Amino acid sequence: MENAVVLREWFDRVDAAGTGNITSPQLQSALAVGNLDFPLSVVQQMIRMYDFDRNGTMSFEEFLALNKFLQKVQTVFSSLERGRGFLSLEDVYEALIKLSFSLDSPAFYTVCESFDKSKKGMVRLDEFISICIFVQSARNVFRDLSLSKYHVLNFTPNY
Ligand SMILES: [Ca+2]
Repeated sequence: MENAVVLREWFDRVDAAGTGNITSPQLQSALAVGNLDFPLSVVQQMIRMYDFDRNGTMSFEEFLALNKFLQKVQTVFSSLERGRGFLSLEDVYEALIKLSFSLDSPAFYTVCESFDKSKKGMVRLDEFISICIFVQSARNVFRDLSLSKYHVLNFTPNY
């Protein structure tokens, strides 16, 4: 478990102006310092996943939730990369199951292909994180859609 003080220091360094919130370009460059290169669209999705107050930026509390998610993803990545620095597609499949993100095979390969920049079946940590964020966000959208549908129809599923 990461030390809350260390996380606070990191957050305050990124939020250099002391606004209490981190924007997506700020988060993008902060992650790049740690050798994690994400397109801005992925960073925006990352913020959106835990943007509890929906203001488009990341407060410290929201950052703690995101950090927890990233730690979980990195732990699974480390347990499967076996010193190579990347995961094979089979490893990614296993990793997603470990994270309880199960996809059927066609969807899985489509998602992997779109995030595997080298197209060599070698998925680096930042690519793996992008895949997890994509799958997690897709699941949230699906959940929100079904919730609103049930709400509109005033229907409660009986399970
Ligand atoms: Ca926010």
